[in-house]
Amino acid sequence: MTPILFYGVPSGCSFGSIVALEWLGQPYRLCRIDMPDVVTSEAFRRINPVGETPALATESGAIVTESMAILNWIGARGMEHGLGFAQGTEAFDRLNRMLGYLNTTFFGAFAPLWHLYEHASDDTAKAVLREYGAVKVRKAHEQLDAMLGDGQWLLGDRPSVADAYFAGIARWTDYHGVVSRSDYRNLDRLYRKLQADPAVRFAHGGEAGEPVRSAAGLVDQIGLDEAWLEIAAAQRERLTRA
Ligand SMILES: N[C@@H](CCC(=O)N[C@@H](CS)C(=O)NCC(=O)O)C(=O)O
Repeated sequence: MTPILFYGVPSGCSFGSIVALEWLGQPYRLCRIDMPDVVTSEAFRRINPVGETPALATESGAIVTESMAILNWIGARGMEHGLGFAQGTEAFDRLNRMLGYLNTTFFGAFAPLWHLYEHASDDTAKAVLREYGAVKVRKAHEQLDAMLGDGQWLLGDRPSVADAYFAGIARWTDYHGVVSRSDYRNLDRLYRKLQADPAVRFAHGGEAGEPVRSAAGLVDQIGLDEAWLEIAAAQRERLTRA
């Protein structure tokens, strides 16, 4: 089967996996998952019992979840474009370190602000969460800005899956407004460059439900039920062959 990426809207971190798939340029499909309703439904939990996006169904019907695993899956197929690197090399270690940082410290810095947005009700809780989130987001921006330095991309002179992932989570800075990206010169430069990239423009348009043309590999959109039937059939076929 043609791989399917299940991506969450609005503003999901799956955005980075869409950008990376576009850069990879191999056939894939997209399945749009509304958050929080559909992502937590029984229907989606058949794909990912954790109830989170992104999730990827591969050619064999195997399911890969967690952004790090999905981005590494894409990186392994895009080594000739510099999207990923062979495990055991220094370049792989640098990529893995950057993905780890983005997936924990940078992503996690926004957690208090998302909690505030989704759950907090009284004013004291809101103020505490906002202050805590602001401290964490500011610190993560300072750190990542220093790590990037004068570099063109997070890992040097070519875009990798780490830049794709950054494009998806860095936009949360504008959404929550606790820091201004323009105060972080290096991050601002990278973010602006990414916004001009056709793959990033494609991912924005797709999220907004606008009719955008894939710059590279997108074949089709598919519904959740139809996707599940295909995955189940591919998994049955795999079992029969084994
Ligand atoms: N550790 C997971 C976290 C994924 C995650 O938190 N996904 C969010 C969107 S960014 C989600 O699906 N949330 C479910 C919800 O909002 O109910 C990963 O890195 O892929």
